[in-house]
Amino acid sequence: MTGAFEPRNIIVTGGCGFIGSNFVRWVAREHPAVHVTVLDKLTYAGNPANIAGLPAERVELVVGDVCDAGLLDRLVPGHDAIVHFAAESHNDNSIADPDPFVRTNVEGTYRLLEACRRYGVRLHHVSTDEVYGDLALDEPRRFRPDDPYRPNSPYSSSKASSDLLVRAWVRTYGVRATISNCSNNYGPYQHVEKFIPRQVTNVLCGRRPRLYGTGRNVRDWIHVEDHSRAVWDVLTRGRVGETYLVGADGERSNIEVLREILRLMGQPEDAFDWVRDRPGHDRRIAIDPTKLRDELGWRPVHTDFSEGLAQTICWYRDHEDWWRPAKEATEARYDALGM
Ligand code: NAD
Ligand code: TDX
Repeated sequence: MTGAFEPRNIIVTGGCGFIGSNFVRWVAREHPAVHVTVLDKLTYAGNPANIAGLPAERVELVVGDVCDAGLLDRLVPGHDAIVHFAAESHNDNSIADPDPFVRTNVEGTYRLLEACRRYGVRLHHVSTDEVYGDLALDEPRRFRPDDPYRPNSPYSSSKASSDLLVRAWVRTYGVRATISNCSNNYGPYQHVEKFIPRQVTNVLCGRRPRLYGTGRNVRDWIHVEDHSRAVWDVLTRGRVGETYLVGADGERSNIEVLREILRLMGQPEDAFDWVRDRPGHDRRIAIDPTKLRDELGWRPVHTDFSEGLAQTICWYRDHEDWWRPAKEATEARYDALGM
């Protein structure tokens, strides 16, 4: 049995986005001996305020693109691991314009793999459960790591492509890499384009929430902090070349989640609008996290979804300055799509 990998000096790509910034704050709190260099392009989804206030001697921000090979040549040597969150992450955007998804998610991962190969740096690649496609609503099984890849959207197919590049670079070049595929995250600092923050901020703005299609699609919700701990566990104790699925037994239909938001916010349960469905909309996504639990002993801490949702609603109530600047443009994009 080999000992745990103990990184001291890591690069976190996409560390100014939702999950990346939660991970950076979590590492700064739980592992104070680790130095973090955040590499982030600061797209519409990246906000330096998400990591503001962390000790400057331990967390540094480099603004740049993961596709920039010259920048990676300067930045990567001397680090012992890269945790790769940077991506275009929103399905609806990928349907409207797939271009940046192929570039950042596929080419960006390729450039990072090449840098890891050149400088002998370990990589943890953060991916999604959507690479496995979807399940029928009445199908009892959940996704397992060895299931076939069947992505359905431009976003999930670009993430699937990036996972396959990682796999090949491990096998062919001996790059030390791991992959985790996680289900739907919720919690603070999530962009208002995503389901839960969109509905919560709609209610706060006096707009009606919007439900796609039948509302029966199922997602498997996990608190972002539980995801952060899973990423750390896989980075430090996961086996090179392996894939770990991350999920917290949190399956709920979209209409159930929306009704819970409305209840917690004191609104009538029918105070929302039905809108047209997302093209290619994945029906049910569900994760079997047995491998992560059995091999690495990971367990979710945030097991009460209603409580986590209530805390998340409070966070958006208390941080209007954070979400307000993005809200109008986001809703204008949705209005143009009729969604
Ligand atoms: P996000 O959209 O909130 O953040 C993405 C971050 O990446 C932003 O800070 C953005 O500025 C940065 N970025 C984008 N393109 C870049 C580039 N070319 N170079 C450098 N930085 C760039 O995304 P998120 O929801 O935090 O997701 C993070 C990762 O987790 C993604 O890889 C996503 O596929 C994966 N994931 C997300 C979820 C979820 O529920 N949100 C679930 C499973 C997996
Ligand atoms: O207004 C809405 N109404 C609605 O019914 C929005 C924004 C979404 N939805 C539905 C679509 C999905 O079934 O809610 C569900 C969740 O939607 P999103 O928040 O857009 O997430 P999803 O498409 O499931 O993808 C998420 O989980 C997997 C993340 O955005 C991805 O980055 C991650 O990989």
